[in-house]
Amino acid sequence: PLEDCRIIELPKIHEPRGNLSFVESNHHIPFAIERVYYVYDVPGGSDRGGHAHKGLHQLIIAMSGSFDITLDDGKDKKTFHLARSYYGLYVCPMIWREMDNFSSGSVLMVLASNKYSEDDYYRNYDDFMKARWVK
Ligand code: T46
Repeated sequence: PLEDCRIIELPKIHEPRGNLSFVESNHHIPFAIERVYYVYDVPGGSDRGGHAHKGLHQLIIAMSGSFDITLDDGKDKKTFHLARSYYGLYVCPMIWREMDNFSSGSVLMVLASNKYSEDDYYRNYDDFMKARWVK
């Protein structure tokens, strides 16, 4: 459910020569990392997302720039603004998401609990709603 999705503050080693942050599987995040991917060169005004994952756990980080992510469990919606690389948004399975307001040069990185599988996606909102609420 939406309440399980939250901003996780990552460790930040602050030094005069710069900052360093890190993420460890099953320590800072509640899953093991199996895949890393990133979205970049997003044209101004573009939207991404528009799907839910059946079983995937994710941590979404703004590695550079900023964007908004709206999460929707079929009942409630919540929008998060990501702008700092020491914060990650944990997204549990069965949450519809939309991403927009990408700043120019922004990089969205995802740490994910599984390899890519198109079978793990709901790309149709009605199918997602049926699976989510009609048992
Ligand atoms: C998500 C948000 C935050 C692959 O071939 N391998 C991959 O690992 C991924 C992630 C995607 N793809 C292919 C599948 C599509 O043909 O790349 C194309 C675009 O993927 P998608 O429509 O899922 O892209 P976004 O930016 O809408 O969503 C992505 C992630 O897919 C998704 O898991 O939660 O970022």
